Amino acid sequence: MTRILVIGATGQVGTELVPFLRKIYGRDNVIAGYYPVKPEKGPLLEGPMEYVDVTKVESIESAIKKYNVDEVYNLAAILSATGEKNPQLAWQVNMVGLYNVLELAREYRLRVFWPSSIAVFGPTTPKIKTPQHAVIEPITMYGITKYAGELIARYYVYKYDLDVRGVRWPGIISSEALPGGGTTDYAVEIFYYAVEGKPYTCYLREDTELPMIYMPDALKSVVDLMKADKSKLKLFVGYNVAAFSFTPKQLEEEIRKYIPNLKVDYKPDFRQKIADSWPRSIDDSVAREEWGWKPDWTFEAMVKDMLVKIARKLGREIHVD
Ligand code: AKB
Repeated sequence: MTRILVIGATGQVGTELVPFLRKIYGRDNVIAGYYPVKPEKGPLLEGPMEYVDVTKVESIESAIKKYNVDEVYNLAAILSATGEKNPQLAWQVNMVGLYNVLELAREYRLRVFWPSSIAVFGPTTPKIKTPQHAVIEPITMYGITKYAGELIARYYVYKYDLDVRGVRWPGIISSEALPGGGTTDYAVEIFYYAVEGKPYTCYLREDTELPMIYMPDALKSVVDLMKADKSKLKLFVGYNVAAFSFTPKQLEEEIRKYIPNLKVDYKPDFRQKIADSWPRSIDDSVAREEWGWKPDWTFEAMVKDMLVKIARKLGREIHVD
């Protein structure tokens, strides 16, 4: 059976990807690599866990050897907003971290999953239905490391015949772990304020349209791509994937259908400039053609599901039907 090490397992995606993979590959075959501290509760504790610092080769290598790992899913990343506060750290974690994983993959012949982001795109990229191959001039350190990461990962695919795969995720909306340090985080935070009946101050302008995806579709994109027939893949990494796009105002209005008292005001901060540099919608036809990508969730269905899940988590009642 395949043995998978998930690096950065305690983040927004890892918290849900690890249990998802454990259902497919077996509990003991998916190792949750945590950093810096082991969580005290939650689903990750239901299987093997190991301290892994992606910036230290020895740290990753010892987990690979200890668990006889075949595949590494490297989710460790400093996102766009935090990356602008500490670009040096973003370089270390995102770039040096990926390089470490690729070098170990070369040595131990491991398969790798590594996500990129719509942050690779910049102000000179066409904003509507942004194609797979477009002008790519990111203005954030996060976007720069993601694009450089795509290039180096693809280099390892063709130079060393390695199996490295990955998507370009848009903003991910999820109900388990909160995202940390991204520009699209508002689209998760607002649900907690809405369910608790608190007013929410959004740090983006109300008309800032961005592409997004719901976590069940993000998880599906990982597994579908990793299971895809290798002979059909040309790009391997950095596949545009998307589900829907919306503005903060549209999200506010959709939530207000179920929570009529919701109050939102808008005070754009430094994240506005980042959001303004990104696409408004994404063309994911290459992913559809090469490995059959197709999202299941619509914007409206996602909002209902999020409200139910967040209400349950916070011990509140909500009626969405
Ligand atoms: C961020 O906002 O930085 C991330 C992303 C779009 O990659 N959610």
